[in-house]
Amino acid sequence: MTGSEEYDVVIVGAGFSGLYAIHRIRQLGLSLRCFEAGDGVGGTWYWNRYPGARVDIESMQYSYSFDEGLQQDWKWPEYFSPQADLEAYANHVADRFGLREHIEFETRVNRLRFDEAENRWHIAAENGRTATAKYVVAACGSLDATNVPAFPGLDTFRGQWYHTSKWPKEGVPFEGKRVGIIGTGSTGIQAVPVIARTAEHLTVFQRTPAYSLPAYNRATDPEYEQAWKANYPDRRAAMFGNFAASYMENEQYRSVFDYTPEERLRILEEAWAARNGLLFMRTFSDIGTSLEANTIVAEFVRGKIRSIVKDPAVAEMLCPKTYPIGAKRICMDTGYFEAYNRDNVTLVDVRADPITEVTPTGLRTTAGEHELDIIVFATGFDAVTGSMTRMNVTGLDGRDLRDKWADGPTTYLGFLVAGFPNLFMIHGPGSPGVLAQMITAGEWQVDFVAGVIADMEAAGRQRIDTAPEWEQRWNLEVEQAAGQTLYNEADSWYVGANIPGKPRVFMIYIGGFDRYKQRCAEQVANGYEGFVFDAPIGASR
Ligand code: NA7
Repeated sequence: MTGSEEYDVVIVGAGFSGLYAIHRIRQLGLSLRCFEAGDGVGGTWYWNRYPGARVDIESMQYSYSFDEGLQQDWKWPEYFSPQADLEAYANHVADRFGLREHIEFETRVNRLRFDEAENRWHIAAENGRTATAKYVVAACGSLDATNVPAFPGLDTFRGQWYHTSKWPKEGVPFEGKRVGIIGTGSTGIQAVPVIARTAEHLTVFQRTPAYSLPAYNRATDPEYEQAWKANYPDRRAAMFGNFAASYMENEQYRSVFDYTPEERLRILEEAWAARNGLLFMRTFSDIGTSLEANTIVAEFVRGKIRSIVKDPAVAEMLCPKTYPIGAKRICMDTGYFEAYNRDNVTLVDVRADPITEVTPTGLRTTAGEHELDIIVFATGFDAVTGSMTRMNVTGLDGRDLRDKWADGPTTYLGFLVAGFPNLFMIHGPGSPGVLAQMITAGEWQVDFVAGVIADMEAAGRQRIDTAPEWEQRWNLEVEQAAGQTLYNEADSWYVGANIPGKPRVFMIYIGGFDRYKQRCAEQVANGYEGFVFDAPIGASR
C-alpha cells in the first residue's frame, strides 16, 4: 500500500473494547479503521491460549450489554468460560455486527506521532502500513505487553520456551516432557494442574506464593441462565451503578468484628465451600481495608492450603505470608494446590534459591540445574502502561510518552495524557482497569469517548487535550483512593513492582467504577472542566 490513508478515527486493538469502539464510532458516521496485531479478534482472549486459560468472572456478566438480542441469543456453556469460548464469542460479535471489515489484522502499531500543525495522528505499523487520523482510540489492553525476565542464557536453551500469553495456536504437547513453569499468579495457577496431567514432570518455580481459592466452575445451570436472561436490563443497570461493574447478589457484607470467632469460622467455611474467589473476598466488608480483619481471613485460607497439600514443607512454601489477601489479584483455581500431591510435580522456591541462568538443557538455580525440555513463562505483563509505551508515542513538541511517564503514568480521568491531544485510552492508567469487570467498564469508557468525539464534531473542534495540573489532581484522587485500602501493601503489577526499574505508582483507580463514572460525568457537566480544547465547547450530555 502506498501513501497514508486518512481516517477520522483509528482504533488500536480488536479486543473486547476495540470491537465495541468500532461499533460505537461507526454510529457517529465517522470514517474509521482498526489495527490489530493478531490475526483474529478477542485481544486478551485471542492471545492467552495457555492450558487452563479461563476467565475468573461469571460469563453471564462478563459479556457485552449493548445489544439485548446478543445477550439473549448467546449461550455460555460454563460459568467461567475457557479461552476458546470467549474467543468464539468475540468472533460471533465481529460477524454479527459487521465489524470485521473495519479491521486490518497482523498490523501491530509501533509508531504514533501527533502532528500539531495538522492536529492529526500519524500511525505506522510493523508491517509498513501507515495511516493518519484525527483521533486515536487506544484499546490495546492493559495486560498485553509480555514480561519475559531477562535471565542470562535464554537464547542458548535447546528446548522450547513460551510465554503463556503468546501461546501457539496448535497447542504444546507435554507428554513425555520435563516442563518448568516460572510464575504462580492467576495464569500459573490455572496452567499448573493442567500441565501436570500430561507432563512427565513439572517443576514449578515460585517467587511469591499466591492466595488462591476454588473457582467452582461448572456447566451453566439452565435456571441460572434463565434468571439472567429474564432480567438482563435490570441486572446490567445494576452493574453500571456498581463499584466493580459487577452484579452482586446476596451480599452479606458486614465487618469481621460483628461476629464471634465461632460465627466467623462458620461463615468462612460456608464461603469456602460455595463462593468463588471474588465472591469469597466479599464475605466481610473490611477484608480490603483492615489489616486485622484481613489477617483473620488470610489465616483461614492458609489453613485450607495446609489441609489440602499433604507434604507439610511444600504446604508451608505455598502459604502466602508476606502480603494481605486480596492486595494482589485473588487467584481462582481448579485443583491447583491438589496438583502438589502428585508425584510428578516439584515446587522450587526461587526467592530462597534464585534462578541464575537458563542453560542449554534447563534452568540453573543457586542450588543446581533443573533439566527441562520446555520452559513456560507465566511471568505476567508490563501491565497497564506497557502496551502504550511500546507503541513509540510522541505528542506535542515531539515528546515521548516514555519520558512523560518516566516517574509513573499521569492521566486525566484515565483517558487523556496532557501533551498528547486527541488520543483516548480505554482501560488506561488511572481508570478502574481490572478492578472493575472489564467488558462493562470498557463499554462505558467507549461510550464516554464516543460522546466526547460527538461533542467535538458538533462544535467543529480540532483538538482536545488536558493540562498537567489536572493530571496531578486526578493522580492524587487515584493515590488517595488506593491509600484507603491494603492494595499498596503488596509488590504487585498494580504498582509496577513486577518489572525491574518501573516506578512504584498505583496505576488503577480503586475508588469504584460507580464513583469513577460520576467523576467523569461531573467534569463534562461542568463545562468539560480539566479538558483543553482549541476553542470552548459545550457538552451535549
Ligand atoms: P502476574 O499476576 O503478574 O504473575 C506473574 C508471576 O510470575 C508471579 O508469580 C511473579 O512473582 C512471577 N515472576 C515474575 N517475574 C519473575 C521472575 N523474574 N522470577 C520469578 N518469578 C517471576 O501475571 P499473570 O499472568 O499470572 O496474571 C495477570 C493478570 O491476569 C491477573 O492479575 C488477572 O487479572 C488476570 P512475584 O509475585 O512478582 O514475586
